[in-house]
Amino acid sequence: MDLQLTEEQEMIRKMVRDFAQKEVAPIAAEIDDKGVVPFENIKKMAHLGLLGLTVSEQYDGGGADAISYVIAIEELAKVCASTAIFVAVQNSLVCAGIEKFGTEEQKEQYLKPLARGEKIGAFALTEPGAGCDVSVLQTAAVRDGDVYVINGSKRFITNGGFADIVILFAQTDKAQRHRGITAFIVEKGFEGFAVGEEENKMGIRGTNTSELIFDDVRVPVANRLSEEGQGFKITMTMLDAGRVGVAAQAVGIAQGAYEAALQYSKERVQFGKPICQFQAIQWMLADMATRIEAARLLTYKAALQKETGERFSKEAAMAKLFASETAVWVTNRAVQVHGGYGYMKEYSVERNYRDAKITEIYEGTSEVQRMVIARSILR
Ligand code: COS
Repeated sequence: MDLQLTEEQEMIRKMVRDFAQKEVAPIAAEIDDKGVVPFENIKKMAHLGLLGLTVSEQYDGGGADAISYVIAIEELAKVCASTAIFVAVQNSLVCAGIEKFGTEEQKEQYLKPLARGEKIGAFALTEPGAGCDVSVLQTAAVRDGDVYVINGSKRFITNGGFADIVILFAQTDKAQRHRGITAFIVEKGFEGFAVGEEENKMGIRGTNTSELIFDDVRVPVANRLSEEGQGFKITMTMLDAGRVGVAAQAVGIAQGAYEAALQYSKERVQFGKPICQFQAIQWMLADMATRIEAARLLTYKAALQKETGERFSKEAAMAKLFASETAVWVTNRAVQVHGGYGYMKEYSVERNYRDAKITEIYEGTSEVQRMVIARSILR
């Protein structure tokens, strides 16, 4: 594994870090408080090419490799986990799905504006009764000539409230369970498509997480992504990539919290000296730094495996599992290093602690990641 970053990867790090530090960090608390990533920042990210970073240049994307992508998500998450997941969903769950499985017409019509950041996408898989077990989706798509008529609802959909384009998973043959799932591209304007309740969440409060309702929505057959029955494989493939993005988000959250704790420990004086001079604090900082480095390396390894074109489910699951548990562990310690101040909203570690938790849950819980890893090593 080559650990030397290329010039291009370093350039992307610098570009995203500059943007994150100048445009996101100063308003990260406000994003959390108001519950929205400002439109101005979305526009700036589109301008920088971040919303189609991994899409090939042929489809108006940045053509960046998987390591550059991981670096970009980490840099954003270091200052704002909500901004990071906004970019991650657009790239790895939406754009990559259309690029990998879409027709040329679908790429022209949907991928290009998504990659340019003119349209926002969402990935609508989860339902009230289908979380870890995707095979029991209830949303149904029934073919009627040149269209499918779709009925059902989706829950916990990131960016769902304002997405222009949704990749939707529905059953075209319920009896076939996972082999009966089909993917569709649905536009916000299609009749019968409505946004339901927005969720009130513990963390990543700047992200919109909404219910989506489909009431006799007529979706042209031309908007079917790949063949009938391929939806489960598509969703699993996209989630493998998505999990690398969540791992990167977790590394970023942990890194941000660690840097804040390190700085605070040098400034905070108790018992006549900065608290970083106490071994209790030093050991916490040492463990934080070590775990973050290990999580980052696993994340890079998963990204490199993705680049080979080989299946990378195990590597993605390991990276997400370890990085998300690291983020929760590190942010907890970062609050502890801050003592009472860490419990207060004025300190970023309070937000980091709340934001970290979701990385152990979305795009497959830690328990699902362990299932994927165990199946892979027992095969
Ligand atoms: N890539 C390609 N194909 C995959 C795959 C992957 N990563 N994972 C599974 N498959 C294929 C299998 O090869 C199998 O193929 P066949 O039908 O040809 O035999 C099929 O898909 C079913 O696989 P499996 O039996 O492993 O499916 P399970 O229903 O047991 O599900 C888990 C496995 C639990 C790992 C899967 O359902 C999962 O990841 N669930 C979590 C979903 C999730 O992340 N939800 C969050 C939504 S987004 S916030």
